Amino acid sequence: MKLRHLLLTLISATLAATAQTKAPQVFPPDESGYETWLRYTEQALPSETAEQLTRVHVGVSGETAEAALSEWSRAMEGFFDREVKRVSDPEQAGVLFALNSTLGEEAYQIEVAPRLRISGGSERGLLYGVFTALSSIQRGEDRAAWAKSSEPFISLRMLNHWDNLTIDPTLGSIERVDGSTIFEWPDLTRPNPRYEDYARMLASVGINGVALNNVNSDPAILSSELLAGVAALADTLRPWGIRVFITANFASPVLLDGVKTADPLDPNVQAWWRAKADEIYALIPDFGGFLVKADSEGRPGPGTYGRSHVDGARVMADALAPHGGIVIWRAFVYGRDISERTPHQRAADDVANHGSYEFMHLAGEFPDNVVLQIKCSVIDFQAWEPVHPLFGRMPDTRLGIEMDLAKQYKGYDSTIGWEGPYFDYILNHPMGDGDPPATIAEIVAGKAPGHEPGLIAGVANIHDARDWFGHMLNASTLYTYGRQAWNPQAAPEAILRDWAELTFGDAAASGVVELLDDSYDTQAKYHGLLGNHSLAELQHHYRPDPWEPLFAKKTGVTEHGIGFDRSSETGSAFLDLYPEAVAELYADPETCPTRFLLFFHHLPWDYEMDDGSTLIQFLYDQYYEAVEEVRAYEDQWRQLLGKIDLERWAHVQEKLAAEAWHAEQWRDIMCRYFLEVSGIPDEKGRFTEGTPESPHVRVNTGFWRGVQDYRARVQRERERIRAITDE
Ligand code: BDP
Repeated sequence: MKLRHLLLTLISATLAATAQTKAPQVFPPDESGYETWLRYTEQALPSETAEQLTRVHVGVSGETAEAALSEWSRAMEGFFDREVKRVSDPEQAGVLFALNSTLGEEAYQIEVAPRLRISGGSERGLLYGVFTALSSIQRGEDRAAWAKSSEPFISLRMLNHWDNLTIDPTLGSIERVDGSTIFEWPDLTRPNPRYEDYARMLASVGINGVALNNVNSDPAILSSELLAGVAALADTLRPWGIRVFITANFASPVLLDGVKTADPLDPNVQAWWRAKADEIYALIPDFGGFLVKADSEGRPGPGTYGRSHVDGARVMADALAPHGGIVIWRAFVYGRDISERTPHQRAADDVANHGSYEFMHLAGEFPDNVVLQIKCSVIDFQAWEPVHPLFGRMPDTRLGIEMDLAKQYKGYDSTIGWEGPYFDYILNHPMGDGDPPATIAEIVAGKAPGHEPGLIAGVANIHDARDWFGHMLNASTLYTYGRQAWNPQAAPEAILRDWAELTFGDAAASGVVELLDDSYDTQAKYHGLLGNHSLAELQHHYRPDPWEPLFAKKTGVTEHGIGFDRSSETGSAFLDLYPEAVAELYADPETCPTRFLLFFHHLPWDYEMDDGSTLIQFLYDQYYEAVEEVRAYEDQWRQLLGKIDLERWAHVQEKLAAEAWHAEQWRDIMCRYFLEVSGIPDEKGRFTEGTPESPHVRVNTGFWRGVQDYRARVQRERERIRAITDE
């Protein structure tokens, strides 16, 4: 029996038993989680106010203003069980939707007296104002507090889906996500109400661009057949202020149309991209552009033809420029020979240096409609990994930042690690020139000297679970990401509080916030290794596999200690890539934040930590603490029984139990490994060499399917490219 059903049965039985002695507990009505934070539940406002709020004058015409009105109507029905009346005379209205040309394009202003007036710099601004006002009402703010004005800090705020386009019996897989896509790739033109709900959810947190498919791009996305589907989806998303982007496989001219080469300097290749761009814009006039992973992890790219990243980006950028589109070129490139540019071989050997040395010398050379998208962290998306120094090394270049919402390496949707504090660290990290130095958010927003506006992108954690995320608490990560992209300086905890109130209501909100607010640190205690590679198993990135030969190399484990020396004197000189003040902070183990200690330093097992314990004991303790903390989640959640509907309560309880098993696996495997290599026993005697691996071996395979699907395709592609170009 599935655990959830077991739980529900047990709870019902307990309730039935108690009902005989006292009044049964009344639970709120069950919910599936589908409505996420847009639940619009009944509000106790005076009926006069409710009546006013349902008389709306829309002084703007357009499909986005209509979308705003439809959202308002949906909410009024939920709040007050009343239908909205659209009035033509503004004097008769209780609510005015208006434009205000003094505001920035996406900005809004909400005034509360004499009537509620929501104005936008454009229809999109109005839409964002409407969502903000609805959130205020739903959270029970006093009317005076509804008055707000705001505009986004970063102009392009995206989600990147890693959809494989595979056509399964059900729906396609997604790389690094444990679930299937919500997009019906075989026929995207088929109406599906979920698409609009997806758009509403994104628009409500200000997301205004989506890249629909995997960066390991299937060239089929550029086929006329699939483009027709993409156009249909773009039509659904457009009213909600969302532009569509797709990823482009660099070898598309070869793979789709049998062009003999994909060399970006070849006139046939240039003509192919121009024709493709023309075809796309005829279907999707506001198409955003291409997101490109090239010369990375075996993907084709300009390097295949001896050309540079700039040449590669330019061939697409030139084709898109007449239509106003952009190329988003990913900087996640490693494993190529960079030794000519590094100070010494040690630097060339450290993968942390690769992305930077691959691109730094190209600063200022990319065409104006190219944005270089850099992962937020240096190696990949691991827990509390230091920020990528390339953000400070690309003057005169539009930059974008890629964050991970899907939590690969961090338990995917089986853990609650809420990433708000990590995103806050990254976005507000000083990295530029000047006094005070520009932050990463300012650099990508184009608000730092030498940078035009770039973008922020989150790798999406959405899939076909009824609640969209497979773990209802992980909706908090998308919500927080959207709000931080809008305002990187907003306090993450305040955003979390809003989300909790909207999602679970007032009675449960504090408990939910308490559960989540430190959860990223808890997660880092078992998934992270003080900033160093935590090395989840190489293929599925889920369980640890420290005996894998690369582990020791990547983490610097020896019998004497652990960590990676990234100093300039004796190590890989990675630290030199940071601005001086940042490098100084991280360079000294005494000032380096503990959470990054082993990323920057190789230290002996008996190194004395701040709390007086030895390094090895500190690690053991962390794993044990993490398990205790995760186990405590279940107790904390139990306190909320009765404050949340049973359906959602049981879903979360089941997930929390699974996380406890997961944390135990990490603890048992990692502690055993560290004991083996260091020979130093746990001074608290909690385990010994003979301790067996965790009995709870649970490897979830959904996300592994996403990787297998794309790898099989890549293999087929390679063979085709070879066959065509060798002909
Ligand atoms: C790695 C992922 C891999 C992605 C790659 C990327 O494990 O599945 O394709 O990043 O971002 O972290 O391109």
